[in-house]
Amino acid sequence: MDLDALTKRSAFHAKPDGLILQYGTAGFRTKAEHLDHVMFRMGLLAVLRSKQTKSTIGVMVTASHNPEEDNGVKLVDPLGEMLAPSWEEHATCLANAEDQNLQSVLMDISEKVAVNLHQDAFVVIGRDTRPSSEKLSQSVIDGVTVLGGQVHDYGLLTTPQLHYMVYCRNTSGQYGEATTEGYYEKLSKAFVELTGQAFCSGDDHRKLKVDCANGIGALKLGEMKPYFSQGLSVQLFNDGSGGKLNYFCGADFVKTHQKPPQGIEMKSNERCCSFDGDADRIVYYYQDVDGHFHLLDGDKIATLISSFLKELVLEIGESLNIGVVQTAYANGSSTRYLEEVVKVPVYCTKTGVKHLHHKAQEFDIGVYFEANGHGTVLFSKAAETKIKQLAKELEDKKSKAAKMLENVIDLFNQATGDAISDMLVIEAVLALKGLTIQQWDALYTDLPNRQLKVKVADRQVISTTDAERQVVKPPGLQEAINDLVKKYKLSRAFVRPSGTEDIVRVYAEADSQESADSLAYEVSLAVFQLAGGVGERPQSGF
Ligand code: NG1
Ligand code: ZN
Repeated sequence: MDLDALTKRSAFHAKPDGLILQYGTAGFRTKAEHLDHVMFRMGLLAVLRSKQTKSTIGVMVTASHNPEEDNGVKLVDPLGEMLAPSWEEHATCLANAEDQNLQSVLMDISEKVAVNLHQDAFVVIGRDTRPSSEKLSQSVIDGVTVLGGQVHDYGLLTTPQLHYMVYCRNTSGQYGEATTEGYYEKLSKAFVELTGQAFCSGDDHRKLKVDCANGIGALKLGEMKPYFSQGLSVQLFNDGSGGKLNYFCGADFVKTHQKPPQGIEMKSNERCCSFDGDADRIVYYYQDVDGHFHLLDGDKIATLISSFLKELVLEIGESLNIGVVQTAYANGSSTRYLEEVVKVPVYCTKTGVKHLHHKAQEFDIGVYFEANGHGTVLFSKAAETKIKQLAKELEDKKSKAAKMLENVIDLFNQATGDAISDMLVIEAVLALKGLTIQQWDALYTDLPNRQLKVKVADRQVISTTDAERQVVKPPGLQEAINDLVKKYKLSRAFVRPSGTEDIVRVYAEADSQESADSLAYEVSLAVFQLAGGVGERPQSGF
């Protein structure tokens, strides 16, 4: 390690005084202008991680669904997974080290994790379409090269595409080719094969309108379209040519406001979906003939997909266990439907896909989705082997089902939620089952719900237990929530400090929208009063 070079280069990426950041559920995330030193240092850290794991490591520059002015960075581990939790701490230490201590902190980490400094390092980089992303990714490259690591800069990629590249490179191309073409070909082939069996009544069935949040999804789905045009015709909106990223559009806007994005022409009963800014989340929706908006969120997606998988598993007659993983934000009706109608076990974890992912790994087939539309399906190695073996057998009902499962395995991008994968699987399931979006929506009715944010002086004064469904601190808050919940029918409410924003999130559901709104408002007031609210008091009325 050339420490002189490091000191010289780091002077170009000085840390602003007093800035403390934390590697949270989605890496580092804040205003883009505060992130240059963090990017440089994550380049350094990626080199250490690559040396330690003797594998290619990914660095993605994005702030996902957050405003265009924000940015962020996260590391991708060798199998396309999120960075190991013990390394999140190293990332936080390194990002917050004062400039004059940078060397010693870096050496400390190398010693702690027993890195062989002579080992080669290889880092791949991707970025979203934010105006700040290009320069910030250059700072990552600067960090990697100063420590002698090799870099491949993929430039513009969706977050899931970068995960795919990392996984391909660390499995010597067995999983797929580590290029965007490789990604398009792999997913499209599986999709076209899967839908090949579907009876399609008319062209309308194959049409889907996609709101791309004015983000990277537009570019990449645009490139991919010709690969699967046999099976599906997508029309892109909010493609970045006019509007601003995530502004009145995208999956997060649609989910939190429960209304259509701007910039999309919706005719009644047309199937539409929205990606978020880095294309790892997706939600579906339509407007009925009376002009009512219907949202089909991550919970509805998990339901559709797990019912389909359960049928295929029954068909192949193997005892593969399926589990569904949700968070406290999952609509109560979805949990009930999954348990009582689909008859699959449902588990609840803390918010953040790394928690869901971890739990989903316990099953042969683990389906996990956050209500906001971030999720995927994991197949255990044993399940995959069994399925692939059955798929090779003579043509019969069993092997046909196994082949379909094999296509599903190929479609779900390894290790992370991917809006494009999810979209293709959903479209295939709808086509195969001959379901319209209205029929899918009618599987169960969501309990009316409301999500609010409360500003407090220090959100860490709130701590929770039971997968974030109960507050332990500050004293009295859980009792206050319990009393409020009792006032409404079919009601539930919880609060938790956000891992990505400086706020406390409030969630409430109840038998009517009015009740859900009123409960959410009352719980917000309780948080404001008991957990040190700042600024304006929460307001009622939406
Ligand atoms: P926080 O800010 O911790 O609630 C949000 C989402 C998570 C996850 C992360 C990462 C909700 C309620 N929360 O986390 O599900 O997606 O961002 O981007 O949607
Ligand atoms: Zn995202």
